[in-house]
Amino acid sequence: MQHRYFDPEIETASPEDLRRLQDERLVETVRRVYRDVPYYKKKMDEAGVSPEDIHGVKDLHLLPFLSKEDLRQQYPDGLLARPLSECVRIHSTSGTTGRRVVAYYTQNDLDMWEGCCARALTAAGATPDDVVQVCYGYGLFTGGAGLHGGSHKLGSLTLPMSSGNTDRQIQFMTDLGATVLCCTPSYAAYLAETICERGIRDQIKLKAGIFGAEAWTEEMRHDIEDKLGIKAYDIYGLTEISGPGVAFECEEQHGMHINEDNFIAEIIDPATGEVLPDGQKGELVFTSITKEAFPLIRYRTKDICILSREKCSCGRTFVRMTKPLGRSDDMLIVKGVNVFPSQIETVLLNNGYPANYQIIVSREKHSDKIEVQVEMTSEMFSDSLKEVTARERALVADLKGMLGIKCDVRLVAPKSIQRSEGKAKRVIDKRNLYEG
Ligand code: DLL
Repeated sequence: MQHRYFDPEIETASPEDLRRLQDERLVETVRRVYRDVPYYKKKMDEAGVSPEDIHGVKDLHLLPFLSKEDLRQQYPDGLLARPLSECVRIHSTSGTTGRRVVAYYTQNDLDMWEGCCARALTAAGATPDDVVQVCYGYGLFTGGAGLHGGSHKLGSLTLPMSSGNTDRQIQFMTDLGATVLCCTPSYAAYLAETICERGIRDQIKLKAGIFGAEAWTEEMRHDIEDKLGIKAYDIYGLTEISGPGVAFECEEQHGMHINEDNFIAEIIDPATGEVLPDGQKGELVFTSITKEAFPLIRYRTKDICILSREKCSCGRTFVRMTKPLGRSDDMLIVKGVNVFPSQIETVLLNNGYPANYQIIVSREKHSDKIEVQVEMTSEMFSDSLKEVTARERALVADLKGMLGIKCDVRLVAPKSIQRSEGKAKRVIDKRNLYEG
């Protein structure tokens, strides 16, 4: 098998060769960030580690971790390792409290990232003969741009649909003979259901789907595969590290290969920071070793998973990660948007509500729904119906402004939400998306 985006020299390299490549790239990256990014210099100085101490991956554990909080503190460009004039693009994470995280890309960074997405498409069987329908969102979100760029690089015909407008999606899918579908798994399930309901499955030519950006179960995979008659592949990534394509599934559909020529993965105990051996469950940490504008050293993803170096029948030697099995923080992904309960709390408090609330997330007909139940204060409880309605409307609008998605609000009587004796259980996620 030899494709433009399946390079056996890299993707099936021996562990020793791969390690040598990572060693070289890591040493270069660490020297560069120490020299060019004052924040990295400060962090490394504080940790008592100098670039000379880092000879390769074996020394990675000496370097301090980087967290989302560091990125927020350095907003917008405190971690830039190249002059702004060399940057050609930004992307940004969705719905983070106050300051978003902004990731910068040089042209080489875009080429690397799109190359990773082209590998993912290739692993899913795509070639220049394919028609790739991209219905991840375009814009600040990385989903649309990443798969779009990957499809271009591969030379497939790219349909830049962006998300939503299901009738138009289905019309283009049938009229233009789309063969590869790229979107979130929940949108894929919705499209599949709609296509079946309309009895038009024989009019579609899809053979594969590349679905990620949120958790999904094996049951959901089988359901989508059966309804659309395709193979459904998982894809993982995060804005900070580049976007989709940090890891991707091959035909084995058993874990996602991490693009180890660009990213070094570690698993740590989220409580102690101790590095855990392959096969153990913990928090995934990434170090980028080829990024120019926005290199990240030991970035804590908060995604809980397991790494495996077991031989894969596809021939790739890149380490495989399980699907994320949970998060080590309380971030929720609702309708593809990252939501932190603290954002909701901020809006409630700003609107004069008490901090007695509960967030209920559910999925109906493949679409996520989020409801915020909040107690009224005793003063509010005696307000007129008109006042209550106006107050509720203002709250819905503020929540939408903060999160970027619509939340239902239910005002409940004072003291009606159960008090907890320990840690308050603020979130009830009825979707049960994580397995294992
Ligand atoms: O979701 C990038 C992406 C776009 C990945 C399209 C795949 C496809 P963020 O918005 O920064 O970036 O969100 C990153 O989403 O830390 C995980 O918690 C979650 N996530 C991403 N892919 C998967 C997946 C994009 N395949 C956060 N399964 C990550 C489960 C996923 N969770």
